[in-house]
Amino acid sequence: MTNFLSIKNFLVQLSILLLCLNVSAKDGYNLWLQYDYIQNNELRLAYKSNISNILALGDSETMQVALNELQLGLSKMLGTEILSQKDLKGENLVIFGTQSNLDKKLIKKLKKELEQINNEGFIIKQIIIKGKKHIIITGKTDVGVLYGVFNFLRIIQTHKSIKNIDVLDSPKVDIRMLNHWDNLDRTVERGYAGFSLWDWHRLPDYIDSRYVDYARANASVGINGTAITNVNANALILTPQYLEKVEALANVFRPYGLKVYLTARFSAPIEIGGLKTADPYDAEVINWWKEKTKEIYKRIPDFGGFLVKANSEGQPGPQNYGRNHVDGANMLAEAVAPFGGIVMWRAFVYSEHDADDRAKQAFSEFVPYDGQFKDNVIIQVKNGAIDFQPREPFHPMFGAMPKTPLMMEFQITQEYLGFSTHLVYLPKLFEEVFEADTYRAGKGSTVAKVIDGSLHNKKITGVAGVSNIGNDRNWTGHPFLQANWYGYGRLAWNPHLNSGDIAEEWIRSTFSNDTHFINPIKEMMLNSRETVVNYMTPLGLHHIMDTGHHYGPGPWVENLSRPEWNPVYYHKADKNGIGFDRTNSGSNATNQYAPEVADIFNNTATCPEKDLLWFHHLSWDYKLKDGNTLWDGIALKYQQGVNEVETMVHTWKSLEKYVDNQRFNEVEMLLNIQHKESKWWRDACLLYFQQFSEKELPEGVEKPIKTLEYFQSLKFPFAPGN
Ligand code: BDP
Repeated sequence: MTNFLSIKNFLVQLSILLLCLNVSAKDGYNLWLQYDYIQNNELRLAYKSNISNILALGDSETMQVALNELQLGLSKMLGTEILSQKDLKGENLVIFGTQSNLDKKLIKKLKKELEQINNEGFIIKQIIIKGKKHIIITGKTDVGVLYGVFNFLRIIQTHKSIKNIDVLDSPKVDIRMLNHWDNLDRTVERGYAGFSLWDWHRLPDYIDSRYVDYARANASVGINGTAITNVNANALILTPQYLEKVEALANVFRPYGLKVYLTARFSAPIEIGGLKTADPYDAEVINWWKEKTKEIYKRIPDFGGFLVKANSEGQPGPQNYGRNHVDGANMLAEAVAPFGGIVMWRAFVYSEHDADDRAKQAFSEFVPYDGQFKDNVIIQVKNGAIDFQPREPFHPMFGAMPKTPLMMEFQITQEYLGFSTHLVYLPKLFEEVFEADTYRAGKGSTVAKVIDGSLHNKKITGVAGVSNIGNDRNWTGHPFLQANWYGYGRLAWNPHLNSGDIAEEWIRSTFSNDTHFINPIKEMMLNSRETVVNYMTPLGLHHIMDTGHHYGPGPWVENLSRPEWNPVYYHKADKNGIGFDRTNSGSNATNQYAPEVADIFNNTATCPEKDLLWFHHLSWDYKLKDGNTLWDGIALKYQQGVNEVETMVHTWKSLEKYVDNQRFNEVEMLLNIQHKESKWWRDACLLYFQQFSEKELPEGVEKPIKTLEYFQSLKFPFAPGN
């Protein structure tokens, strides 16, 4: 027996040692949950002096998950096995469990804190029980405690002190979800990291361990919902054959607080229900959705609800029957209401039959419906009025519907920002949108306050991000794009967080706590968003990428059936100048903003230059603030973008010794592609626009080696994600 125990002990020690030595290759699979061994002795000992063993209060599945995570994380980081014990023996325990599992004295001690957190919030605090020091992690619900556990691990991962630890946090947004544009054949619309994670063919009986790791990663950043199917929906997902598979996924996700949502194809009653119509006023249709919903909830009692793209880009919807968005959304809302479900109805609508500026159409259509939607409907609005561009001014709908909950839709997958090949740190973009001031209730009415519900006291709040995840080994195709999943989750939790702080957390948890690495990498990440804007769409240009697949530049495209699908519609370059006049002398899209904002955008003197050509058509000789002409300014921005990518390449090369081989090489190759493609963007766009400006490239801008015809001849029939 003794022998057996000592062998077992030896093996445990050995495995911890191996983990500590990082013998396993770093292929990125572990994301930001690396839990690297803390090499710094002083720091490690300081943690160890505050952490001996763990005590779990409660034994739900979620508590089991929390326990496993704490044991794994602490054992790896501290290099010693952290055991779970059954009672309060000893000191320096990490005790975790919900409020209902705490004894009365402790509840009394934490009364003030418990009053301050919401249902998903948590408290991490040093407490004294019977003269002994411990750390308590608690909250009102299991999942709140799990979030607390992940937060505690992050504190250690990022080498912050836990002396007298006292942390209290709650999410500021209710629904924090990923939208997967995953098809049932496992292709992913606008997906650049392999195929869909969901192995529909082998579900429900085969549970890929990735499903668990996916849920874990989401829980670690507070993401609590996932719409697992494409908004361009397939009704088959609502058939029993597929619902059984969805149920299996929901069962895996549940302990991690991750609810499943499905996209609802509006014509499903016809396609899989055998009805003649999908008219939301038809009694049989109404009943079909009610019965379907009942069937779903029977399998998945905590099903989140439906996400709907209707009457948008050819998808069916209530307008096919002469009804409107309110009719459609409310009909589905009534079906899910008895079960506590919600309907997320997308506002991404524009029509080829509407001659008005595409940027105005969603606002024009939806804002008049303010106050008419049922309480469990939330309108999902893209961050900008066109479509997930490298930069867009905030969507004018934010703040304009005080009686209707609006949720933010960001795109984490980089459909318009270089796919999964270009290193672009998106939380910088998300932050810019959240910080924008709508002025809808006076100065300081930021988009963040619209989204967290505080501006107009909203009952439901939400943020959605179109996922960048696929079955690539490292999940996101590019090791650095994991930061966009991470950062998205952190900002969905709290839209007021700082993107720089988030970047630093991520770097520390994913790569290294060495400031020689952190500082340059953080700077590189924070600049990367502006860099991509510079080499793709500077000064407010937008939607000039090649058509269909959206890979690379295509400002010349003008032959598509729908005018608003052509890049020429957006840049309007001609001999007189470039840009879309959306001021009161043009399409008057500015009028959809609060007067204070409209004034800023209408006037070239106050319009931020980053948005200039979004709102103004200006002559090539227009003088920019730095004294350059518009033509020179555009050309210099493209060049600047290329130069900045070059700097990224050098920065990365100089940091080789801080990174494992695999991730170093992958990032190096990807940055080289980004560099090449940034030049492609610069040369193709400048050669094309030069036909109109008829001006020389200014000094400092490299002369293109290839011709415009060459760039125009490039075809990518198999570009991914299309
Ligand atoms: C566009 C994408 C298209 C999506 C659409 C949407 O190109 O694939 O279906 O957005 O959001 O950007 O519905």
